[in-house]
Amino acid sequence: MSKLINCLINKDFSCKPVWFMRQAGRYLPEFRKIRQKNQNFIKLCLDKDLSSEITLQPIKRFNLDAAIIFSDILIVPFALNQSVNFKSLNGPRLARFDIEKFMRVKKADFLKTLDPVYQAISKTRKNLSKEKSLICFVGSPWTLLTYMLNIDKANFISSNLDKSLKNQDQNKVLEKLIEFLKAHIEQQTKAGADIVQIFDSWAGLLDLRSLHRFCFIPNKELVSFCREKNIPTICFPKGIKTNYKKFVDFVKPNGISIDYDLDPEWAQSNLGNICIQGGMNPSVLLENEKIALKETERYLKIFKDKPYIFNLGHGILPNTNPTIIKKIVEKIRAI
Ligand code: 1CP
Repeated sequence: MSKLINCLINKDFSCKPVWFMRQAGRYLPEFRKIRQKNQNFIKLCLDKDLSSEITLQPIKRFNLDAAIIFSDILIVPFALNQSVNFKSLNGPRLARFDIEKFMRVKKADFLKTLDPVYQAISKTRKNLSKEKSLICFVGSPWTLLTYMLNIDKANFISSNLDKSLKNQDQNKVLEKLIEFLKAHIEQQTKAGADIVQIFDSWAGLLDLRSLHRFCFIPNKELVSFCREKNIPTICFPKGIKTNYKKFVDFVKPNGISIDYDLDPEWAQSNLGNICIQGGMNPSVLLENEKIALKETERYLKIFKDKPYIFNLGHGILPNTNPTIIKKIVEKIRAI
């Protein structure tokens, strides 16, 4: 059994497994080298050999307990016939959302487009030892929608959502996304992934009423599906502050990834005996080593009597020095 599963499912708190969001990415020179030669990011995600190689890069460098398959949440809108462009400095840009085009995509074609992801997963699994997990992931429907509808995140107001997508179309789109995400999760686990992480990176934009409809309900549908299929889940509803408690009670995932805005002491006392993951601010890794290791110790101490997976409160920043990751892993191993 992998160390993550032992913590997540058996709630064993004697060992603290560790991995990092965006552990395969731009802070690694070996990633940048491949990326430079592969300008088309979507094509790179759909290259099974390169995707598997990139997935294993941080495992080779650091003694991490899990690999996360190198892909992107936006591969799903791409496979739903919406073109995606990563060239812009302001984050990824998608072609204008066309609901008819979206509704026309059949599940078999969607899964066929994504087949290289499944092949990359099986190839990676063969090169990973048994005690290491292979995490697959999806973006939650809401976070995908923010990109699909090109929502202006800096000026978003929940009540204006109807301007981006007519109210009667919202349910249609949500339902199709949920159905196709279930299929994508199932195929990834059939190929050899043993945990799924559901990223709701933009949940924090929603007011309480919209949060229930666009974040809680879709996350719960995905988690319940996974539970039926015995697939362990970790949810990351970033930015929802103390609504994390409502989320955990309603959605009931196996693990909950907390962001750096949430007080870890509050999480420790209010989220029950669920396995907690992450929390530390990724910008701490840009400070000197002493500060980063002190903060690592603080998180380990707060969660010492809980099932806790060490990670950050969001992804590793591109200007992070890889050496600090190594030092943090060493610190965790030494406890
Ligand atoms: O230009 C480059 O080199 C691409 C940078 C990059 C990378 C390395 C992007 C573009 N995506 C990824 C990989 C990726 N994305 C992984 C791989 C595995 C790993 O973690 O190592 C994962 C899990 C994601 C997930 C993802 N993509 C999320 C959810 C997590 C999060 O960071 O909030 C989101 C929102 C995206 C969209 C995305 N992909 C890439 C960018 C620049 C963005 C936008 C992020 C934003 O708007 O802040």
